[in-house]
Amino acid sequence: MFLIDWFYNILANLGLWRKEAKILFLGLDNAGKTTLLRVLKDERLVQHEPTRHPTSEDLMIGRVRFKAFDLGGHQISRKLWRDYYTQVDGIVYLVDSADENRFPESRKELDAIIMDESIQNVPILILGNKIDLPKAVSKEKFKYELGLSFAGNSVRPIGIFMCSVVCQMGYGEGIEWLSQNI
Ligand SMILES: Nc1nc2c(ncn2[C@@H]2O[C@H](COP(=O)(O)OP(=O)(O)O)[C@@H](O)[C@H]2O)c(=O)[nH]1
Ligand SMILES: [Mg+2]
Repeated sequence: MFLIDWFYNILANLGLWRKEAKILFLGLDNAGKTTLLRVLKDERLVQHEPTRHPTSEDLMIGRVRFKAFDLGGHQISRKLWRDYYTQVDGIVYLVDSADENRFPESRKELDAIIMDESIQNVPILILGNKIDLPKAVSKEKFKYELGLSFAGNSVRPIGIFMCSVVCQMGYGEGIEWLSQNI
């Protein structure tokens, strides 16, 4: 309960909920987007089946609209989120930091987002999720594998945070960073 209060205080203090904003959650399927949306919505963890098909999910909290899309091999869903993101204020890109096999695939999708000129100034929060798992890689390795070793030098805001949505660790700081950069 304490952590949740703390998290909401951060958001309230920084005024994210008072701003009108569109936040896009992107990442490969199984990265943890649905889980994060539910944590934000319900203030508690709900067990659920992983997303298995290209989908989009919507959530409004206050004046902030969150929308999540699964990336990776789904050309249809890519078209959907590209149509949406021309007016987006912030992007949250989730990665399963314990699934090294899919780092190249995730990096490819992330590169496409970073290189896209139509959203070139939109801040990107990158969350290396699932650090509670033993196979999770270090932040240094994560940055290297995702091609983010020099992300700090970029003009557009890129924030990189390691977290565990299930253990409610780390993503609060990430959201705080994002709300300061929107
Ligand atoms: N161990 C662990 N599992 C997580 C974490 N976040 C999400 N998961 C699990 O990863 C799976 C995929 O999560 P989901 O939110 O459906 O991913 P999505 O496809 O990106 O929407 C589910 O079984 C979640 O319970 C985390 O921080 N740690
Ligand atoms: Mg999902």
